[in-house]
Amino acid sequence: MSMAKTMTEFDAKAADSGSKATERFKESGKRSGIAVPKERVSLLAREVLEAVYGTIRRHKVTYEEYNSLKDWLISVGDDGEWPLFLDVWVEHVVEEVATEDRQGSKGTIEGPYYVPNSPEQKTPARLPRRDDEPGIELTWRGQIRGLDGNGIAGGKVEVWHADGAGFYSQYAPGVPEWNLRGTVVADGDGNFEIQTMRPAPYQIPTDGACGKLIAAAGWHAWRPAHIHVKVSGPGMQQLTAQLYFPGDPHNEDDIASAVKPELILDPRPAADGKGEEMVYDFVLDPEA
Ligand code: MBD
Ligand code: FE
Repeated sequence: MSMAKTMTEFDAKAADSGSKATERFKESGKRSGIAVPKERVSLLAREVLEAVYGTIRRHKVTYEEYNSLKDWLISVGDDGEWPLFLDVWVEHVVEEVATEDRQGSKGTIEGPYYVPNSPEQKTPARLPRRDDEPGIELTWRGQIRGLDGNGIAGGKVEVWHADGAGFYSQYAPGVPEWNLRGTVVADGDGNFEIQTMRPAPYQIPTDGACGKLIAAAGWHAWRPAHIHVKVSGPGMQQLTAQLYFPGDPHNEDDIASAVKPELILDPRPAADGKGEEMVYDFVLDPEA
């Protein structure tokens, strides 16, 4: 690759993360899912195409622009960035529609970097970290409840987030396998305590096709610092969410449009003087 010599270490890692998500998706069960009925495919494909025709007509799209699009779409696949592209620019609306009937806690998108089956720990838990893990110590206490307000025995919080430099384990090379990932099992009342390190704001890979689009459009590549979770309990609908930190400038202009006011944390200096602590609870809807 001719670009290799000019890549910074950050860019090299970033490019890797984007395409790893494609490998992961191919291995995941999601790919062998139920076929979408012919009527739905026809309806949805036609409407998307009609929207494209509308844009072409309204803005008199040229052959030059059409060929740029063709070239770019080819590069999205070549760079393995379809999961990244879809999760950044499309998933938030799918999530909105999928969860519109929920009465419990708000969720948001999963994004491209979830890994199932992270090692389980009983509460109180400390997520795996390196000895010199950079950043601020974070202690998070919370409860998993049902709509009736009762704590859910057997509740679990799967947590994953980037490190202080914005890298995810299993996507960026050189980070230990389960770093800053884990499944925390709550106590009999649904209470949990999780110790981790505050993540950094995150820039999506800038050296692949998604980065090319961002640069060509004059956008920015930032997501606010965030902690991903999947919260579950017996008989409950799983909740996928991300939690954000107050005052992060990118809470207002997240490239992935995945911030909601209900998802912003309230960390305070920890009572024991070690970093920060916060409370954040979850309310799960019953299974349909
Ligand atoms: C992320 O970490 C993320 O959460 C999303 C949605 C997209 C790209 C990187
Ligand atoms: Fe993320």
